[in-house]
Amino acid sequence: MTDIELEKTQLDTLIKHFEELSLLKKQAGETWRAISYEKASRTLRELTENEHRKFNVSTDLKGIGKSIYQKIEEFLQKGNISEIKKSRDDILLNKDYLSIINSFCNVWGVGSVKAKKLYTTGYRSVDELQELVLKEEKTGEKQTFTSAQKIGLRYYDDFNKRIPRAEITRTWNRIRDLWTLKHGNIIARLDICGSYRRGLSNSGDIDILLCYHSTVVDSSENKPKYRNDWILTKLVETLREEGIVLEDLCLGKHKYMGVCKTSKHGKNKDIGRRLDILVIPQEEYAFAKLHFTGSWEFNRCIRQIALHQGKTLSEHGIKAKDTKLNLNNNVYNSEKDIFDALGVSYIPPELRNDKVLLPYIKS
Ligand code: DCT
Ligand code: MG
Repeated sequence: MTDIELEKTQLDTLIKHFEELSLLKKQAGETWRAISYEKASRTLRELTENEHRKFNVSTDLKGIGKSIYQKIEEFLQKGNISEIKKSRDDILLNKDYLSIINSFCNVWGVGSVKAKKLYTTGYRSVDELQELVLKEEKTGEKQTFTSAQKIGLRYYDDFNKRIPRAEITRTWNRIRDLWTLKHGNIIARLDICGSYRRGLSNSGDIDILLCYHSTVVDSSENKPKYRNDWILTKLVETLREEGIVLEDLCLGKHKYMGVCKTSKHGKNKDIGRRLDILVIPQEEYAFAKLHFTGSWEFNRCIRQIALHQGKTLSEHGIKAKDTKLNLNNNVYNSEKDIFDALGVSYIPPELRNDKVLLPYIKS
C-alpha cells in the first residue's frame, strides 16, 4: 500500500476521529477495537510531534493496519469516516434497548432473562405487556406471565410510587393493633424496618419484622408451639379479612410478599402498596433487624467485615466461616451486640448508608 500524504489540518481531524471511535467502541463494550483506534490516534499524534510539514502515513507505522489505512483513505475521499456514524447509531440503539430492559425488570417478578426474551419477541413497552395480559385472559391463550408477574403488571404504576412515611406509620399501628388483639400472646416485637427505620421521608415498600416468643412450648408435643409459617399464614389471613392485604405475591417459610392498601380515605386510598413481612424467632431478632433495616450497601459492607474476621453474617445469625458452627450463643440481644462483636462502633439506622463502613473495610 502506498504512502498517504496528509496536511496538518487533515491529520488533526483524523486524530480526533480515531479518538472518538475509540471512545464509542469502549462504550459499546468492544474493548479490542477501542484499543486499536486508540493506538492509531497515538501514532498519528506522534507524527505531528516529529514532523512539521508533510505527513506520510503507511501501514508500516505501528498501529496503522489495513483497516485503519482504509478509513484514512475513506476520510480523504469523502471527508468523513462512515464507521463513526454507524457506531453512534449503535450506541443510541443500545441505550433504547437498555432502558426497555430496565423498565421490564421493574415489573415485580420479571428478571433479566424474561425481560430479554420479551424484547426479542418484539415487545417494547410495559403498556404492550399489560395489553398482552388482557388479550391472553380474554382469549384463553397460553399465558406469558406467572400470576405474580401479572399482579406486578397490574400494579406497575402503583409500585413505582413512593409511600409517604405517615402512611407507613398508620399501617404499622393498624397491623400491630389487629394482631395484638387476635394473637397478642405470640408476638414479642413488631417493627418496621427498611428505609422507614433509616429515617427516610418515603419508602418503596413496607418492611415489617415480626418476632415471636419461640420459647413457648406446646406441652402435648414438647416442641415450640409457634412456627414461622403458621404465624405468617395467620397474620396474612387476618390482614386479608380486614381489607389490608389485597394480593399475595409470594409466601415462603419466613417471608411474605404481597400488596396492601394503606389508606381507607384520601387521594392515596386506591393505591396498592408493596408489603414485605419477615417472621423470625426471638433468638434471631438482632440479626434479622440489622439485615432488614439495610441499606443494601450497608449490609454488603458489614458482611464483608465479618468475612475478613472468618465469620459469616446473615439475617439468621453469625457462623464460623470454616466450621459453619453457629456463634449466636444467645448473647446477641440487640444490634449493638453484633457491632461490638465485629469491633465496629454502633451506627444508628439513620446513618446506615453505603459509605459509612468503608473505613473499617480499608483498614
Ligand atoms: N436487603 C438486602 N439484600 C437484598 C434485598 C434487601 O440486604 N437483596 C435488605 C436491605 C434493605 C432491606 O432488606 C429492605 O429491602 P428493600 O425494601 O428492598 O430496601 P429499602 O432500603 O427498604 O428501600 P425501599 O425504600 O426502596 O423499600
Ligand atoms: Mg423497603
